[in-house]
This record gives sequence, structure tokens and C-alpha cells, in this order.
Amino acid sequence: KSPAAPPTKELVVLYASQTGTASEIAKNIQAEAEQKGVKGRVASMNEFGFDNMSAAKAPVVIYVASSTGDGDSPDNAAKFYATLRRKTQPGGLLDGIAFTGFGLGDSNYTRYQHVPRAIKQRLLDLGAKPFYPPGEADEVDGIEEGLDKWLEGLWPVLRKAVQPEGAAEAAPPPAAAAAPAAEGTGGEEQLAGVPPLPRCRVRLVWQESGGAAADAVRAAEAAAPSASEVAYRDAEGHYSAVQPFWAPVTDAKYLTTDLSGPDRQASTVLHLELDIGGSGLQYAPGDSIGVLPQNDAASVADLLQRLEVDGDAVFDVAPVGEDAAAGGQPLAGAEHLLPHLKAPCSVRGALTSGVDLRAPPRKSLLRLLAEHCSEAAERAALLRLCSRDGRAEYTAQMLEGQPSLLQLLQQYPSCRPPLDALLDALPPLAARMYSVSCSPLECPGKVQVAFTVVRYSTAQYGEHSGVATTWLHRLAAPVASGTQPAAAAGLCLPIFLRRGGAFGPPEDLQAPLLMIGPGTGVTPFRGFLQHRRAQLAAAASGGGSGRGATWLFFGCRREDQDYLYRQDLEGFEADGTLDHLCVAFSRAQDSKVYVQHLMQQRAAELHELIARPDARIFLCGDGANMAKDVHACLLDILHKQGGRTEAEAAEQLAEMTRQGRYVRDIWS
Ligand code: 2AM
Repeated sequence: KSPAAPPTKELVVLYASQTGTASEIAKNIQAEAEQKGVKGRVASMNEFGFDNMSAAKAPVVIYVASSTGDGDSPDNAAKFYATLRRKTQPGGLLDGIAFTGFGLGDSNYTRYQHVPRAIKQRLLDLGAKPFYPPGEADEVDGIEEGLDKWLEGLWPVLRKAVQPEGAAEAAPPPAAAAAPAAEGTGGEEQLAGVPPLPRCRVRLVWQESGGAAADAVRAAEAAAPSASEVAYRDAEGHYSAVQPFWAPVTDAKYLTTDLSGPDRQASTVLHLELDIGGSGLQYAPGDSIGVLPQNDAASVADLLQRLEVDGDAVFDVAPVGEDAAAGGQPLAGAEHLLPHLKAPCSVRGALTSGVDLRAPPRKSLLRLLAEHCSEAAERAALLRLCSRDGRAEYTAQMLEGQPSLLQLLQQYPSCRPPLDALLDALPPLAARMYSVSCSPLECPGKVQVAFTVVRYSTAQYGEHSGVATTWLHRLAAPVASGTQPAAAAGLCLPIFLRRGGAFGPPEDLQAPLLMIGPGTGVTPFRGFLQHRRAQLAAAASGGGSGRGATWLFFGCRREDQDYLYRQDLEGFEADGTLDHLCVAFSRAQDSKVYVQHLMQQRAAELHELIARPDARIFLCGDGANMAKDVHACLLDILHKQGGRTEAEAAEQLAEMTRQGRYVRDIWS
């Protein structure tokens, strides 16, 4: 290399990831780039820190981003994203940065690709220049194909982007330097599409086991949190997944009857009430609260045993490699890597509340586990699962079977992954969002939610229970079943608030309202209706009168089993808050009756409502089938009742969506 040649630029791969897909893709890009001789680092946007965005510290940037909720930023990018979008940022701030990026989205949801597109736009506004057109993929068509195509085009231009003119052609690195941990292994070259071994970014710094520091960490983890230790908030004054508010549970109730017999499989729905007095939290109907869950103690204990690590050992996290350049310190201003572990922490603490042990295993995790199998057959089986030829098996075994980490480790007994790499590879245990089911006007100082306790089984790996809802159920069951008063239970949950955006009752009381929410999809609408009732009462006492037509379509299996919030819903109809309460009992007769069947029966009236320019339609619940079927039903009503062509009907719903008059909150 000529000494006068300008140095190659460093690549920074940043992710904004809620469920782990974007971070997986980002880590793979960094690892593959490194194999191709392009040095770089990978971090979540918050880990990297907006302050480090400059041509000197981040000359070449690739972002991989998804959205969450109603086009919100994923938690691990929220701070970075808010700073990037600040209107007061000076133009030209990011001059000299070359970037590209990839957006993940699901076109079933409103505000598709909102966060990735906003990031792209802001980077451009602030002077960064794209060196390759940013790409996008839609979950509906599958991410992999679009991503593969985009990556194919990226590699040749990436090399040019990091190599300024006149720089010596970077020689491809010696194999050992490119992937140090792959040393002494081999064989996967024959398998196409195996992701590169992720580079472990962290080093665990163990604290003296009997030392005072370690004791203090363990004591803090063991202490039952209470609302009185008022949690601190972030710079913007918000609670967050990192800094939650500990809210006392003041009530828990079952909304379903516990039936044995043929309907044993029926799901259990639990209602919780939390005290947020004194927190400063101000919610509105349509908002959600995030709850930070924990993995259950028994599974953590089993995992500790399998990994042969001491759960009480306390460690801190330090960066390795490039990140350690400045004496082991991360970049100035950047937060520590793996902030979700809240290090220093005990191993038990990290496995209990830091990482997700039940998420369907990602290919990069399988690749890591393969690396640490001493049995060749186990290694080969894991490598096959993450290869292109093994796609179908990966889908059937991992995505559909959904083994926990412990189940995988039991299936591959020779696998002994090191804890540092494992903690880096596992997705963070994400907060779970629950729609608020009440209004602050009727429940001041309190917030209520309702959720199904998730239980299911898969043919490959047996019984599964949802991490968060099972944990909440276990905590709240004594209160819900009446064996312990809430005050005596002394439960507190770590929560924060997420805004519902367009998903909220219109302030205009004259606006006609059509709400469709079968199952737990009804929860936000209880909040909408409480809110309306209080607003109507206030308007009436002020001499105002009248309101728009109000409809609610609810569906459940049987009247005596899962008619959620029955008293409340019937109460809204009785007191005149709601004009039409239409309930579909799907299993009360031989053939299924769903909300959309009842909507068809009232098609003419619904069409009249939808045709009003101020009408609002809200749809909430299961996105897999229900939301699509109800959407199709709305199209059909517009088509048949309104004499529009199918294309015109679709355009009308699209226009209502753009105007925020047809808003969906759906989940899978
Ligand atoms: P099912 O379980 O009897 O099929 C809440 O989950 C309610 O939504 C249940 O009554 C459920 O009926 C029903 N449901 C299931 N699939 C649906 C769909 N595609 N459209 C509307 N409702 C549906």
C-alpha cells in the first residue's frame, strides 16, 4: 500500500429494530462486509448515539430500520431518531457522510415504512449523500428475496464507497482475520446462504464474586420494586423501556369464564388495573402501555444449569475490537453496548429480564450455536438449518416449531456457546404493548388493560406459553381469583406509555363512529366509549347537544364464555353512548357467525355512515385473518351499496386511510 494513499473509510451499520429482524440483517451485513475486506462496526442507533454521526466518525453508514406501533421508532433507536428529526438540526450537519439503508415494513399496517423513509429523508436533508439507493421490503411478500437482491447490488458499490479515489485497492483480508472465530472449522463453504459467523462485540468483565460491588448489584436485582422509588425519566421527560415507571397493580379480573370440557382450549382473558397517580403519565384512549416482562424463574434456572454458569456471578459489559480502540471505552457519547442487560448485572438478571429466550431462533443464532458444537453431526445439522437449501426446514422447525433456547440446547447436547457471544446474539426481551381499555376521564389516576394469556402448542416442540402474558397471569392470578386483595399482593409492573397516534376517538362529537373489534380487539373501544360518555355529559351540561351515530361490532365464541366487558358494552348502549352494539357469537350455532356477517346484514346503514365526509372507521384485533376479512367486507359494502367499481371502493378506503379516517390497530 502506498503510504500517501488516503485511508479507507470505516463502515458503520446501524439498526432500528423492535423484534430483532433488522438487527439480525444489520449484523449479517457487517459480518459479510468484513469477510469482503470492508471493516466496520454494527450497533443499534441508540448504542451508537446521534452525537457520533459525522463524516469523521461515521463516514459510510448503512441503516437497517423497521417501524413499530403506528409508525413509531423501535425502542433501541427512539432517542437517535428523535434527535435526527429535530427541526433545529443545522443543514449540512451530516455533510460528507455516504449512506444507504434498508427498510422493513408490513403493508398490512398503517404508516408502512414510516420510520425507514423518515430516516432516509432526514439524512438527505442534513447533507448525507446516498452511495447506493436505499431499499425496502414488505413482510407480506417476504423479506428475504427483496433483501438478497438489494445486497447483491450493494457489495460492489460498498467497496468503492469506503475506498476514496487514489486509495490502494484493499486486498481481501486473510481468511483468519476476516472471521477469526471460524478458525479451525470449515465445511460450511459448501452450503450456500449460511450467514457469516456474527462477530461478538462484547467482552464480559467479571466482578469479584464476594465483593461489595457484586453484592450491591444482586441486592438491587432482588429488591421488590415499588412505586415509591419513583423512576427517573429520560431527557424528554418520558418513561421508556429503559426507564419505566413502576406502577402498582390495584385490580385484576378474569373477563372469561374458566370452562372445562370441550372448550378447555378456550383462552383466558385477564383485565388489570394499574395506579399511575403521581407518575405524571397522561394517556388518551387509543394509546398503549408497554410492559417490560420477565422470563420465568424455572426456565432461567434450567438454562443456567445447561450453560453451566453461576447465576449469581456479576459482570459488566465492555466492547471488543474496533469499539475498544480508546482503551476499552466505547465512543464518546455513545451508550454501552447491550443496554437492555442493564449491566452491571448478574447472569440470572441478564437471562431473566434482558434477553428473549423464546423468540423463534434466528439464523445468526443457529450459526453461532453450530460454531460451538463439538459433535460434527450436530454442527452440520445446525448449519444446514441456516443454509439456503435448508430454508424449508428452517421454516418448519424454527419459525413454526418455535423452540426455546433451552430446547435447542437440549436437542444439540454438544453445543457449548460462550456466554458473551450468546448474550450478544440473543434478541432483547422487548416490551409488550397493551391497548389501554379505559379513559382518563372515567378512571383518573388509573390505567386498565386486557389481554389473552397466550398458550399454544406446536407439533415439533410441544406446549408453549407466551412470555409476558404468562408471567403477568402468574403474578396476578391470586388477585384475579379473589384469594388475595390487590393491596396485599403489593405487585408493581414496569410500564411506559406509547401514543396511539391517529388511533383515538375524534374530538368532534358529531363525527359518526364505526368501531370493529372482535376478541381483545374490543379493549381500546371500551376506552373510546368511556371517553365519549364523559365528553357527551360535559357537552350536555354546557348546553351542547347531539352526536354522530356510533356503532360497535364485537365478536366472541359464546355468550357465557368470552363476552369481554359485557356489562360495560351493554351499559354504553343502555345509557345512549352507543347506538348499535352488534355482537357475533361465532360458536353459538352450527355455522360460524363473525362480525363481518353482521356488518353485511346492516350494509345499507353502514354505507350511509361511511359516506359521510366526517365518518371514522376503527378496526382492531387479529391481523392474520379477521382484519383482512373485515377490510374485504368494507370494500364490498362500498362497491355494492355505493355503486362504485371495486377499484373505486379500494381507492375510497385508501383515501380514508390517508386522511386518518380509517385507522387500524392490528396484531398477528
Ligand atoms: P372462532 O374462534 O370461533 O373462529 C374473537 O377471537 C372472535 O373472532 C372469535 O369469535 C373468533 O371465532 C372470531 N374470528 C376468527 N376468525 C375470524 C375472522 N377471519 N373474521 C372475523 N372473526 C373471526
